[in-house]
Amino acid sequence: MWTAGRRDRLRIPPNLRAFLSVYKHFTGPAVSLERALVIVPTYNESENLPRLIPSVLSRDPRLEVLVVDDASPDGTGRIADDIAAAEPRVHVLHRAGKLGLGTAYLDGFRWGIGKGYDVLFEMDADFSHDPVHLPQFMEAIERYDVVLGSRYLHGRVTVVNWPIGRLLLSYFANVYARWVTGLPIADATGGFKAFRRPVLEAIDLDRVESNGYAFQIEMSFRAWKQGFRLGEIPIMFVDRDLGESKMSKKIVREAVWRVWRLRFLSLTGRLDRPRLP
Ligand SMILES: Nc1nc2c(ncn2[C@@H]2O[C@H](COP(=O)(O)OP(=O)(O)OP(=O)(O)O)[C@@H](O)[C@H]2O)c(=O)[nH]1
Ligand SMILES: [Mg+2]
Repeated sequence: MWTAGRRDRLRIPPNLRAFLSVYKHFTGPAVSLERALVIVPTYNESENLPRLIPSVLSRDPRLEVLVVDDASPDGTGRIADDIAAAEPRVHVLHRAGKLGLGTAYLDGFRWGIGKGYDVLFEMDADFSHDPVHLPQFMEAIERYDVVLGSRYLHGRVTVVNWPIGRLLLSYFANVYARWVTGLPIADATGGFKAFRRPVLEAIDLDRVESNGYAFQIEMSFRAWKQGFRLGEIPIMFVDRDLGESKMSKKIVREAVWRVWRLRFLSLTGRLDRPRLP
């Protein structure tokens, strides 16, 4: 297995090691990152998807797209199929019903791992995640194992068009998540990110429990606890102008208690312990 990013061999405490890993640039041998899969979960994104896909593909010839659609009532799945029929760099995974964002990504990761992509992206369909940042991710992923698109880097807030209430909620959710989990990143709930495949292979995807915003925290936490290098790049996050929001109080509540569970699992050494048969 590829282990160039692991710092297991250095004799420094795991927490300090993980902290340093955020700020230290990778100096090891370059690996070739030839194929990257941008996973886009969709639920009723028929207005956004036909514009999003060409925009993604135009950013780098190494990029392909996997749409994970949950039987959207507005026909997003059919639209994705039509695009995929004409464009070999586009793939579609259909699921039977609305099963949530977290499991959509997990299914997308499993699909992408099986096909051997070197880098796997998470990206929303609603243009909150601007494809213009993709080349910056591709550049940063050469130096890090996980690259996070951050809305709150270096004390700057790069969010456009969010009502102040939502911005405050998101900002303080991040302060809270950092405080509880110790994750040394500015934006733990952001969903525009890139993983090298070995990171996702090292995480036992069957153990990932969260589905909403907590999913983002959990994936970064699991990668960090394994000693992978997390890097952040600033992104401009723009609120959706087409389609409907799926944000709910339930998603926020889940994040509030999940972070404590992650901390508990980690403290008791059960985050990655193999399950009993
Ligand atoms: N496959 C799938 N995709 C989902 C599901 N819920 C949300 N999505 C998609 O996940 C992405 C993020 O969801 P959003 O509704 O934009 O959530 P948000 O960004 O927190 O909130 P808004 O931008 O205000 O809508 C979008 O591409 C959605 O279409 C789901 O249950 N299944
Ligand atoms: Mg959105």
